[in-house]
Amino acid sequence: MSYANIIYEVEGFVATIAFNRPKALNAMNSDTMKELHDAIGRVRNDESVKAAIITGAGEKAFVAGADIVQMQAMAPVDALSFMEFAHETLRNLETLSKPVIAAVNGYALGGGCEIAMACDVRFAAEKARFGQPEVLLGIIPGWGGTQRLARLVGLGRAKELIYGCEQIDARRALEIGLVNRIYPGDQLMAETRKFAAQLAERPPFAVKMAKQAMTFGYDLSLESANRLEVECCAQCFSTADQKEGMKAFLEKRKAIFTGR
Ligand code: DAK
Repeated sequence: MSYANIIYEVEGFVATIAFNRPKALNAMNSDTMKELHDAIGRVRNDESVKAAIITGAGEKAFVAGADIVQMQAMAPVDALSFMEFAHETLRNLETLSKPVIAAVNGYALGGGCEIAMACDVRFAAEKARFGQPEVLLGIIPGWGGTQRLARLVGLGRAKELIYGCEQIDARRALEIGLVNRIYPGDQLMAETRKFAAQLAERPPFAVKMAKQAMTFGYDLSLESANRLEVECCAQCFSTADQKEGMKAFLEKRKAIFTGR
């Protein structure tokens, strides 16, 4: 698939997906969602890619929400299929076997905040702004915001943001746990790439198992989730990287992982 609204690049072992409709502040229409869906598949299927970054092109926005121009005239049946496809796409992102970092360079509103929340970690530029303003448009978050926001920052804060519709800045987002780190805008991509490159050096099966245990375990009972952890951890012992990691430790040298 060729892309009109995103830029897909691979450098080293890291793929970067950049939303690229800067004139509309990277608002997500259905075509862009299809491209994101496809790009996530490319990250999954490209064995040379070990980690991914999602960001926004242009100076101002990560993604300023779902495209209001497109949404405004939607019939319920169209809204339903747009939402269902978006949910599938973001779940693919969330459950991808490789780590994904959102580099939030500006506005992450509505659907933009929801995309960032489906990533594993979020790094933000100092000027980034977050919010779920859907209620002001007469709707509610429709791409997982009512669920993922509460899981990330707690139910009370999620309600405050979703009913209140106020934007918060990067510092407040850091305070409440919505983002992991903040950088000056001109350092955001370099720092995100540095972190992604570090993750790409980790033994990939261990990263995959850690992600599976956390992503799929989160909504289980503690007992079931711990069981899942046991299974995931035990499987790591089938890899050459586990043998090498432990051998290297005992030999007091840096491990050389092969991804097997
Ligand atoms: N959609 C379409 N165009 C948008 C847009 C958006 N979300 N956000 C900005 N733009 C466009 C503006 O219309 C403007 O276009 P022109 O007038 O130049 O043609 C251009 O981007 C520049 O925006 P501004 O002139 O407004 O720029 P400012 O710096 O003054 O303001 C802003 C920046 C981010 C504060 C402002 O643009 C803004 O408030 N944007 C809208 C934020 C927002 O409400 N986002 C939508 C959240 S709702 C569902 C599916 C999805 C969802 C829910 C349900 N189902 C299918 C049911 C998700 C919904 C949302 O994401």
